[in-house]
Amino acid sequence: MRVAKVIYDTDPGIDDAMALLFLHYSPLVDLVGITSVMGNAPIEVTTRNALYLKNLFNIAAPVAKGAAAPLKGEMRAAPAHIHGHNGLGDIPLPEHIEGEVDPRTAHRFIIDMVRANPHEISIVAVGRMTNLALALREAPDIAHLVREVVIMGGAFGYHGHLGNITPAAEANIHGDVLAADEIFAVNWPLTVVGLDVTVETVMTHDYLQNLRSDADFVGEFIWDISRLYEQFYNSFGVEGICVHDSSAVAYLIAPQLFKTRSGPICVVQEGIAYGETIQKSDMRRHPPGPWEGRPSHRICIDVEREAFLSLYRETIVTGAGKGLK
Ligand SMILES: [Ca+2]
Repeated sequence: MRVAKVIYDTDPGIDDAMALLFLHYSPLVDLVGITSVMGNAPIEVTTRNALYLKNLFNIAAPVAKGAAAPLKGEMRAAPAHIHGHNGLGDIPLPEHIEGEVDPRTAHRFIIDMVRANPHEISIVAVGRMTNLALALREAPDIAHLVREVVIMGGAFGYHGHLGNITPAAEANIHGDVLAADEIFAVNWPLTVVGLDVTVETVMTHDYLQNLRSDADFVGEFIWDISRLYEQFYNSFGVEGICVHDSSAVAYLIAPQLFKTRSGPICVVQEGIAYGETIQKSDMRRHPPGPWEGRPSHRICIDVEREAFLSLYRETIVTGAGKGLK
């Protein structure tokens, strides 16, 4: 498999930070940009965190600041009980973060990079889809110029998973239903990695502890930021942490670990199922409905958990061991 040039669209965020390290240390990834979006914390905080992570781990890719508000709906209060008040599990952060963000907005950065590297850029988007939707509105041509788009978001009922922010909706989709629906309406090479697989993969307390002992400062960092996050999952009976954003990275670098289903996708934009993602399988015929005329996209419906967890561990331990800061 050849090395992918990746733009990482993110709202760090604890699992966002863990997925960033997965990208950074993967030999199959050339990280060429980090774009921030509001979500797990307000935009100023997620952007600051992206810059902090870039500095701490010596990541060469520039950071571009993205959307402060969704295209539809209100910016909800940040989930401090999950990601902490500072978005990184309330670990102490420096008062001032060195370095500047890219002068361009995130969606402009995405447009420029995709146009400058036709058919070479893969986008991994693990926050609200706002930056992607803005990029497509301004430059529909990028749909045909990207190599691949992998998003973490949605839930389709596999393994009984339908929602986390509400019983019917996943947070990244619910946080900007219009942006999500717009990116599903576009014919581009999109794969959706939703709760169907991300909740099925759990890093246990022991897994994290082993990472802490075996992956040097990187393992220590992951341990520190995930303390609050683990407590949150423990509070409803999960023994460990669900692996959301890193699942999208895993699909990018090891798609053979996933089983998928194809079909057009719509997002429910009103009522009690607000934010629900519904796919019509390409294998099924139904009377005409909202899916008509929409392009087919892949959703992930199963994952080889153990192989994925081994891949994450191996990537982080090897990267940290090489002193690849
Ligand atoms: Ca995220």
